[in-house]
Amino acid sequence: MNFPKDFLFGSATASYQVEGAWDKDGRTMSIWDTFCRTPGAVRHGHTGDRACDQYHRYPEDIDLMYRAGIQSYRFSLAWPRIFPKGGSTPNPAGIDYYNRLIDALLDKGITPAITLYHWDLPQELQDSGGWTVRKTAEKYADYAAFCFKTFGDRVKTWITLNEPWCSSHLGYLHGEHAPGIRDRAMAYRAVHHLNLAHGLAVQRFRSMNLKGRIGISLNLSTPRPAARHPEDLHAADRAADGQSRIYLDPLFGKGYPQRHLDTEPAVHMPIEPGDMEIISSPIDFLGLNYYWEEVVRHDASAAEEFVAVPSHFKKTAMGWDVVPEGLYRQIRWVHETYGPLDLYITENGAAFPDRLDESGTACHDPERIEYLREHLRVCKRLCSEGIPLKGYFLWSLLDNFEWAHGYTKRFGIIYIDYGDMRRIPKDSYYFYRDVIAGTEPL
Ligand code: PNW
Repeated sequence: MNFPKDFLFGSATASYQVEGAWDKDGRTMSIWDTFCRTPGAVRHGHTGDRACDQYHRYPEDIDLMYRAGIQSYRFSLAWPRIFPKGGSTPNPAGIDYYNRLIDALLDKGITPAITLYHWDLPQELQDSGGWTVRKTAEKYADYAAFCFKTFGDRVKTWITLNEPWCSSHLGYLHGEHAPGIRDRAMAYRAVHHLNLAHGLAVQRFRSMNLKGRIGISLNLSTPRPAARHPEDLHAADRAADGQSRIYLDPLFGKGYPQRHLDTEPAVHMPIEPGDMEIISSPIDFLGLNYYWEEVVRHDASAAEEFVAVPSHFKKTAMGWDVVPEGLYRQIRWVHETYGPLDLYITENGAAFPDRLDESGTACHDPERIEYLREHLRVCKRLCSEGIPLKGYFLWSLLDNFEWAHGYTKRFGIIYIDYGDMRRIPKDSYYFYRDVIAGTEPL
């Protein structure tokens, strides 16, 4: 049993996490530039000002991908590089950067896969309401259409949004991500406008008759029941509403999960006539970002009748459980509930406390290799069972700016020395290279 011949092995990053050059060539502030400058928001006051400096070092990064046989690079476009201040006048220097990046990838036979929005909203659009207002979804659709037109001759894989749940819930409910707001009503307005933004972009894409495929990347939560009791099974089912069904159901024409909204009395979804049709415009694939799985049990006193249960699993540096079988269960659930539809893992990987060895030229990361091995095995198994899983993007190519954790968490298969920006492939880089080549038995 092996991976299908056309299975795509890729790696992923996001603009704010790797580019740096925050004020170069006409780029203006995004909500993350602002958030990083808010005291107490990000560990050690770290910012993405320099990040991995991929803006200047992309040829080296592409070369590293090429030498590992990585077939596709999933990266995101920084909206405020392309439309400074969220305006409608495109910035030639920003566009030129992405043209150079795309052309350099294609030169090496690496397929670009573009995420249009990985959280770096132009600050000015936040100032006028951010995702709580409809106008932002409309601005996003114009931005998306411009990118399709500008890059669509060479880019055939488009991801509208990355993890909109993080934007709405971490950004507007928990306040852990930019814009750092804690307001339930605002968070759910953001949910709807993010969904609308996605749907509008899909419609614009179709209307342009471009060759290529468009989808979205979601981070689902599909918790496991603590015990095989009817109550816990019900608890696990309820637990999938707030993070998974709130995005999946409207995408697949089922509307918002009403029983979930019923537990959120302060919430009003700002739906206008026609919105749900726009949101459910057919997509070509669904991207799933999978890191871990939670366990829940029944609790009648909780609003949604479930509570999370601590587990005994091995943890990553993020404190996230290592549960490869959770990937298996999640993909089967998505396939059986919403499929058949082409699926991609658009992110999977792990942070561990990596250190360079004494020579400073190698980094031994056996735990990451084990994590990747087990999750790739699950992918292989799903393929062999006939699930249309078409590819895997490893998070991440490089150590990078891990949002509210700053640079304290390292997800890369390539180590970054943030002093001199040296790239040092970790053992997991060579492991992934051998998996792709088919010489590493999983
Ligand atoms: C995802 N959570 O973020 C993002 O797509 C990446 O940019 C990020 O680097 C990666 O996963 C690793 O964290 C998440 O707290 C951040 O639930 C936080 C959460 C989930 C995903």
